[in-house]
This record gives sequence, structure tokens and C-alpha cells, in this order.
Amino acid sequence: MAIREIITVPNPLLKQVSKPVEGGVTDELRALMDDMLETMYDAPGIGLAAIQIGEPIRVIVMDLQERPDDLPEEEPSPKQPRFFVNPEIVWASDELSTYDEGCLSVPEVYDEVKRPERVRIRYLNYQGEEIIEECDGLYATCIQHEMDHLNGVLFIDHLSKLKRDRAVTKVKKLRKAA
Ligand code: K1U
Ligand code: ZN
Repeated sequence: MAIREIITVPNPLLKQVSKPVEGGVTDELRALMDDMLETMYDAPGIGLAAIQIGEPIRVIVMDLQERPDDLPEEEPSPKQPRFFVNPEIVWASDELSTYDEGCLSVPEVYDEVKRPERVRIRYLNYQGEEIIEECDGLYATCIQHEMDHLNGVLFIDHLSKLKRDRAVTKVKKLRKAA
């Protein structure tokens, strides 16, 4: 496994529409997903799309880092990695919910985005099995944020032009100072 560089705005790769994975889930693809997961944990973040490490394919990893209520304080949170290959939203609720989103490709910028509260998704998992499931809460928010990445859309594209331009300027300054 390896930690890969996460690209940030205004890298034009982030605007690219990612291609579906052909030929199912192979060992090579699993190795890429392992690298993505390690990169996401290192950042740290709760989701990552392949394009964020420069790979324009429809693959997402996620770990919402939910802590079981009965876990003793001294115990670290158990890892709950999730892998999504060729994910699709097959249904979205009319009800919307708002979440203060962040993005590893737009570091240190957070803002509220309104999205469908619940979605039903279809995807292939790490084993290559087809899964259909309904998501709500942070899971629904995060999968929609990550699927936007697969379509070349960032959470700041849901904001006003003024806020989007400010966010890009902030990230450029951060990178210059680094
Ligand atoms: O860049 C990304 O796509 C990852 C992004 C996912 C996300 C966060 C919030 C709402 C929607 C999607 C992040 O992980 S930003 C960092 C973050 O939220 C976080 C980091 C450490 C601990 C807990 C959360
Ligand atoms: Zn993001």
C-alpha cells in the first residue's frame, strides 16, 4: 500500500468526468483501492474518489469513522472501510438535508450544501459483488459528494461564484505558503 498525492483546486483533472471500470474488480483495482484508503486515512478524511489522486475511473473509498456507543474510551475506533466501483444513484428522496461539507481537494474550506436526504445506490464492492442499498445521514451526503467528483463536480460548485472564487484563491495561497 502507498500514500498518494491528493490533487487540489484549480487542477483541471478535478473537472474531468471519470470513466467506468471495465472488466470487474481485479487484484490491480483492489491494489489501487488499498492505496486510496491509506491516502484517505492519512489525510485524514472520510471519503476519496480516484480522480483526487489523478486516476480518472469511477471508484470511491469511504470510512465514516462511526464510533460504537459502547466502545471504551481507550479503544480506537474500529476501521469500517467501504469500496464503491461504478456507483450509480438509482433513487433520490425529494426531501433535502444540509451539511457543512469539506473536501480534501479544497483544503480548509467548509460550507453548507443541500442535497437529497436519502439515496438508493448500486455499485460493486471490494469482492466485485453487486450491492443495492439505501443511504441516509452522513452516508448519503458523503456518497453524493464523492459521486460528484466522478462527474467533475466539486462541493464548491454548489456555492455562489463569489464563494467558489474565494475558496480557490484560499487554496492557491495555502499551496504557495507550503
Ligand atoms: O475530499 C473528499 O471528498 C473527502 C471529504 C468527504 C466529505 C466530507 C464531508 C461531507 C461530505 C464529504 C472529507 O473527508 S473532508 C474531511 C472530513 O470531513 C473529516 C476529516 C477527519 C475526520 C472527520 C471528517
Ligand atoms: Zn471532495
